[in-house]
Amino acid sequence: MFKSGFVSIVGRPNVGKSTLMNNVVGEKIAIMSDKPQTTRNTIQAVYTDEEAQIVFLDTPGIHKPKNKLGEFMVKSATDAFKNVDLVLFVVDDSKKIGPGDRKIIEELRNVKRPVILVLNKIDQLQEDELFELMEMYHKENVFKGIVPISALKGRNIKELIKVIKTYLEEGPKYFPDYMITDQPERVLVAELIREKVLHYVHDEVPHGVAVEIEKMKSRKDKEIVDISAVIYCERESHKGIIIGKNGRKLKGIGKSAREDMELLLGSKANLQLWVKVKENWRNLQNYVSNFGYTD
Ligand code: GDP
Ligand code: K
Ligand code: MG
Repeated sequence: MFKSGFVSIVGRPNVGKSTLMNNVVGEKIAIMSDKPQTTRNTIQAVYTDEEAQIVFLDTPGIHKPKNKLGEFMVKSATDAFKNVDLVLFVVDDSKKIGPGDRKIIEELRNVKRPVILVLNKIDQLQEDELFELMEMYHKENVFKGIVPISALKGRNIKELIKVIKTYLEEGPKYFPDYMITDQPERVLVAELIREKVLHYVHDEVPHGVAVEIEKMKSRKDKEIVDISAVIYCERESHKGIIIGKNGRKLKGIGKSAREDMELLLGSKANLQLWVKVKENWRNLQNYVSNFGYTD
């Protein structure tokens, strides 16, 4: 009997949801960073083996919206509780249940689907600390199971898959075996660039950044993809920060984005990057839609 189903991954920003999803499918389909609100869209990752197909929905972290982009992010996160077979609630190694997690737990009490608690970042925990945390979450009486993992180190992921499978019912293969995401390559490439901006640039600059792929084309004669992309930011001063002294930052962003793209695309990439200013784009519904953040 072949099983299949949809699983949404929810949790506070930065607990490791995207890292978990990438680890499960073995490729970088969701960008990661140490900054909250890195993920803006709900991303589907598809895991397939001989017994089952699991479609994961990685959601933007749940938080209070501050602008149009924020509203969209919160909406797609709360929608994630509906129409799925199972919910994975990811938490990190924090020793106490903070207000962010508390809010989600209270919401999860009303969810009709089974909820599994995924306790991530156990590579940063001692064994006794781990048991204490499992005890703490167990007392909440919300979770059908608790699975400790390290998404970063790839620890206990197989066990998590096994647990998920026990909650799935007989079902079809929705996607072909080779398909690991529903995100088009263009979107993945743009997200890789945005990820590098998040790594290289700090403070308030990165949250005002969007990336648009203007051109992406394989050459006929060679295994090279020509890509040109624009990094949009909100202020002239931000533009300077992203470019850096003598263009050093932008060069670094471009180099590491290109390396990841070559892995993703399986061919050489020739990447051209520009930085442009588009003031206040996060509050203009128009631009938010243009950059792909729509329902
Ligand atoms: P998201 O906001 O929930 O999607 O979180 P990300 O996947 O972007 O991860 C946030 C940060 O936590 C990144 O710096 C990750 O490298 C880090 N991280 C994720 N999983 C683990 C883990 O298992 N162990 C440790 N030590 N760090 C992790
Ligand atoms: K993050
Ligand atoms: Mg994420």
